[in-house]
Amino acid sequence: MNFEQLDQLMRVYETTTDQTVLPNIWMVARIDGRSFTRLTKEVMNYQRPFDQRFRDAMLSTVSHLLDCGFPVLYGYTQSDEISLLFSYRCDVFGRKLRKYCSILAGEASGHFSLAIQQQASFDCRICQLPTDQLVYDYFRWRMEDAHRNALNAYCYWTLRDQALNPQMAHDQVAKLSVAQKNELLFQHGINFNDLVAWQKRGVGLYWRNVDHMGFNPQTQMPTISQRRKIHVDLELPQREHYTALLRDLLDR
Ligand SMILES: Nc1nc2c(ncn2[C@@H]2O[C@H](COP(=O)(O)OP(=O)(O)O)[C@@H](O)[C@H]2O)c(=O)[nH]1
Ligand SMILES: [Mg+2]
Repeated sequence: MNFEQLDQLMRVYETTTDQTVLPNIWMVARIDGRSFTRLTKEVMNYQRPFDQRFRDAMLSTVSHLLDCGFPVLYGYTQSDEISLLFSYRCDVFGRKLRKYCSILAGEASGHFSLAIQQQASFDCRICQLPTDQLVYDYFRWRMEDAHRNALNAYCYWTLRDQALNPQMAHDQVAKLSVAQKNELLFQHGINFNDLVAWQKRGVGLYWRNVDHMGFNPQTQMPTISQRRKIHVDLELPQREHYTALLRDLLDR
């Protein structure tokens, strides 16, 4: 068998399982830190339940992903995960699923590792959402997950600070209703409602046009042009206001 024959034979095995996403379907990537429980607790010794250095490394990673060759309309991050909504007509890499998953996981892992100066990796999956409503529901789902995680994490660490071991603290939190969790925190001086928004709702990043002041040396006059800049929204709106923000970002 010569090289051309071998090449033809092996290409079949490489490409037959390479799925592509159909057109007219929204694609959302979710990129999640691998073993970040260990990374945040044992390796980096981050403040719990929230550490601003960790948040900033995640924000820097989302910014990088918004600008690494894919048309991304919206980036969202909470905890160790990132969601990216792609332009409706995105056809980068012929919509080949494994290109998206491997490149985005690689870009996120590389960028985040450099940001924290420690080896870290992410996985990536693509959600295929047929309607605009499902896009709104997806992001509402992740925001509500952020809210629940924040409440549970504050309760867990409050109990751990009361000398409960990890298993006991976990079991205790699992038994409490939402009202009881709020009450527990209140008794320890934390008003959950007053916590900063980014901890409870996550952070959104999207492109905005801003005026750029320049100077034309030929006319010796100042100039104003429009530039695209990433806006970091640390106080995302909730419920229908969040849907309205997302609706403005969709490009269909
Ligand atoms: N200390 C600390 N941990 C965080 C922070 N943000 C996320 N984490 C942790 O990151 C982990 C993310 O959860 P998950 O993806 O389910 O865990 P994994 O499978 O170990 O990556 C949880 O253990 C969180 O407590 C933070 O700001 N500070
Ligand atoms: Mg994780």
